[in-house]
Amino acid sequence: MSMTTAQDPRLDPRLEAFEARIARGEKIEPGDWMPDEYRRQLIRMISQHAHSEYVGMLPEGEWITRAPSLRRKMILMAKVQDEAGHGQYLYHAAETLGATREDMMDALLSGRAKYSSIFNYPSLTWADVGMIGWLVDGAAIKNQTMLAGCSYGPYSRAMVRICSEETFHHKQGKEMILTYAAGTPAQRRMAQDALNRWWWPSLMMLGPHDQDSPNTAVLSRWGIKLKSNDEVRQEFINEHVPELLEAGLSIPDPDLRFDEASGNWIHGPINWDEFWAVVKGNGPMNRARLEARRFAHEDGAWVREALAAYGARSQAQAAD
Ligand code: FAQ
Repeated sequence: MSMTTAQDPRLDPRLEAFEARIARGEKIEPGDWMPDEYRRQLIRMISQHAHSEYVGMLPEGEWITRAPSLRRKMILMAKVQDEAGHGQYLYHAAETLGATREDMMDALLSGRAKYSSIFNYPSLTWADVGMIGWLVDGAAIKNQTMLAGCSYGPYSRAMVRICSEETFHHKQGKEMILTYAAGTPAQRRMAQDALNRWWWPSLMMLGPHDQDSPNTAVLSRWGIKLKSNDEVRQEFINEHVPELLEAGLSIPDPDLRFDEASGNWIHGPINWDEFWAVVKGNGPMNRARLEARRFAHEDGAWVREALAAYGARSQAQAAD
């Protein structure tokens, strides 16, 4: 394709100033000029991220009524509420780029939008709640700590706040699994079974290998992604493998080995066919997750209507 047409973004003189700002480490703010592709990529990524938080309430939320103690129930309720709040911050961040809440919600509920593959796996036992906190929040934090340094101001600031809350999520999950791993034989079996089922999906949630990641090049160029998918995955593995082994659990990867030269834990092959099946809507829980979100959306219609009526009445009173 010719790159000398009028649409060629590289011919826009504002692009040089925009890229210079990013190179100086300045944040791009909502009213600032930005290339259309920068805006499009951010809306894509932030809305997918918001949907992930919103759907991500479901696997753990199912366990609130069955938590084994008041303490565990209170922690879990706080965590699930936090995920709802994260969805709100992120939908707002996407709105600063011109996306509307209605469009984003329609894209999610109609199945057009993506959200993280990880939330299409079932939470079968109570230990899954702990393993989600330790592994899924652990992987999310690795990725989001990187995004806290991204070039778009509202996304970067949302990430700072979300990461501090998710650090608590990570800690409570780890504490729970360490307790069960040192507990009765039945508790140890439950913790190991949860690790067996969540390990590989947690590696997958950090995205395809770099050579199969079409968005990384442009996201890196404009300071949105500061590390590649494989780099973040390696950081996650290096931190979590020693801790899981220390807890007496075994990692369900017969090829896993420590490489002295690089200081990295090297994992075996990831089942990318499974990953893409899940991303395309054919994972174990895709249909159930969307049905639950659609039900909640319809069930909550009266709240949106009441808020709109209240807003209209308040505006009318202020005008009087
Ligand atoms: N699932 O070119 P790339 C959480 C898609 S939050 C589904 O590498 P990119 C908190 C990707 O969209 C978890 N689709 O993409 C929590 C693209 O398709 P598109 C969510 C995926 O953007 C914890 C295509 O594959 N975090 O867990 C996935 O450069 C516990 C090619 O991929 C975020 O969203 C996937 N896993 O890198 C909540 C963080 N991976 O859009 C409750 C922000 C890739 O071109 C409980 N997002 N795809 O049609 C990101 O950092 C990036 O978007 C990546 C993917 C790293 C996820």
